[in-house]
Amino acid sequence: MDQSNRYADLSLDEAELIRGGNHILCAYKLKPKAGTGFLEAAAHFAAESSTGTNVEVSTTDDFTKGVDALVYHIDEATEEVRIAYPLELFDRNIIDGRMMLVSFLTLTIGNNQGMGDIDHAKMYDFYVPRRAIELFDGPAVNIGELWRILGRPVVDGGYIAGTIIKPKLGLRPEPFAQAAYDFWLGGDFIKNDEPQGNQVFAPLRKTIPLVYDAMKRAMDETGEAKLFSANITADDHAEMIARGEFILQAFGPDADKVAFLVDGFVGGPGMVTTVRRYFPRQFLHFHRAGHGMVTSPSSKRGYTAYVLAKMSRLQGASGIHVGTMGYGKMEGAKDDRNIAYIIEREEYQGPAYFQKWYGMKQTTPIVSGGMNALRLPGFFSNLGHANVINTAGGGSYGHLDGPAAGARSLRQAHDCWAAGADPIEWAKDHREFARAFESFPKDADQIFPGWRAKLLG
Ligand code: RUB
Repeated sequence: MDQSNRYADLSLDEAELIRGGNHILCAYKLKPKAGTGFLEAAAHFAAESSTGTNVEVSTTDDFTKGVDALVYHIDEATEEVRIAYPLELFDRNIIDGRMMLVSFLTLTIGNNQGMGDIDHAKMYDFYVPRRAIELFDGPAVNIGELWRILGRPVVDGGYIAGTIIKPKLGLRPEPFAQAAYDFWLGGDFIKNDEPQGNQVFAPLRKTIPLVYDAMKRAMDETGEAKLFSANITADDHAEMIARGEFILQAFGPDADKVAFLVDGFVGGPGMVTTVRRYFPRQFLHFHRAGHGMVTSPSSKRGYTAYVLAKMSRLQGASGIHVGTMGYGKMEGAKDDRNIAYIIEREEYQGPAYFQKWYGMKQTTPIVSGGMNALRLPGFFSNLGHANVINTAGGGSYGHLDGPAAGARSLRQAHDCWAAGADPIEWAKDHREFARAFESFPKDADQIFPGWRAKLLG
C-alpha cells in the first residue's frame, strides 16, 4: 500500500522544522527492494518507525495522525531520505519525565531494519532539538575530572597516556596487578580490556584489591595520581551495581580514581544508564566492542560510528572510543575526526545537521586500537589536538623494555608532536621513544622509511 500521501510531506522546510524545535530529524541512506518506488518505500519506512504499519487501521484518529513521522526530503540518486519525528513519539520515564535512548533507537532504527520492501537503510546523522537535549542525562563527569585528579588544568589538560591490560584474558590476579603496576610507573590510565571481569582464574574480589595495592605503590613511587577504568559490564543491573560498589569500597580513599567501563554497544543503553545514574561521580567509559557490525562502511544497515558517538553523549558517557582514524589497527579513516568533534565541541556541523549542545558537558574521545608511540604524532596532527585518553595495549606491553618504558614512549611521542619536532631527531634524545622504533619495526619502516640509518647510525 502506498502511504506517501500520509507519511511524506516534501514541502516541509528543514530550517523551519529546526526552528520549531518539536522534531528529532534523522538522515538515512536508504534503498528500496526492486519493484517498490522510492517515495513509497520511504513513506512505509516512516510509518513503521512511528504510528503506522503496512495497512490502514481503523483505530487511527486525528490525534494519531498528528504524531506521524514524515519523510520531508528524498534524493533517489544519492539514496538520501530524511525523516522528521515529532517529540511526542518518544517514550518518557515515569520516574522523572526524562527521555531515554532506547526509545530513540526502537523508533528510528528498530523495525525499519527488517522490512520486506527495504533493501537496506543506514542512519548517518540525526538532529536533536534543544528540548530533547535538556531531557537526556548527558555526561555527569568527563575528562576535566581526570585532569583535576592528575593535578592538571581542568580545561585543555592534555594527553592522558593509558593502556589496556594485555594479554586480553588469561592473567591470574597477581600477574594482572603486576602488569598494572609496571605500566603505572610510566603512564596515567589503565583500563580493563572489554572481556575482563570475574573469570574463575581471576576472581574480581581477589584481583581488584591487588590492583588498588599496585596503584598505591605506583603513586608512592612516582608521586603522581593514577587512574583505573574497571569493567563492570554484566547482563544484570544488580550485578553491575554489586561490582561497582565492591570496587569503590576496595579503592576506599582513592575511589575517585576509578572509572567504570561498560560494553555499551553489546550491552545496550540500559547498561550505560545504570552506570550514569547509579554512579554519577565516576567517569563512565563507553567501550563499543561489536559496533563494527553496523558502523562499518561495509555495512549498509544500522548507523554510523558518528551516530553512535553522538548518542553516547546524549546518554551521558564520560568518554567513548572514537577509533584511530586510520592510524591504528581498527577500521577507520582520517576524516573520522568528526566522530571526536561532535562529542567534544559545543556545536558542530555534522554530515547532515548542524548540532548545538546547549551546554551539555562534552564526552571525551578515547583513542585506542593498535596504537603505539610511532603512530601518535601523525594521529595528533590529523586530529589537531591531544585532549584525549589514549589506551595502547600492544603499544605498551609490546615495548622491548617493558610497559613502563612503553608508557614513557607514549608521553614522549606526545611531547614530540607538541614541540613540532622531527620524530627521528626527537628519538635521539628520548630513549624510550627511540626504542619504540626497534619494538615496532614494521610500523617504523612504514611511517619513517630510512629510520635505521638515521637513528641507529
Ligand atoms: C586495544 C583494543 C581495544 C580496541 C577497540 O588493544 O583492542 O579494545 O581499541 O576498538 P591494543 P575501538 O592497544 O593492543 O590494540 O577503540 O575502535 O572501539
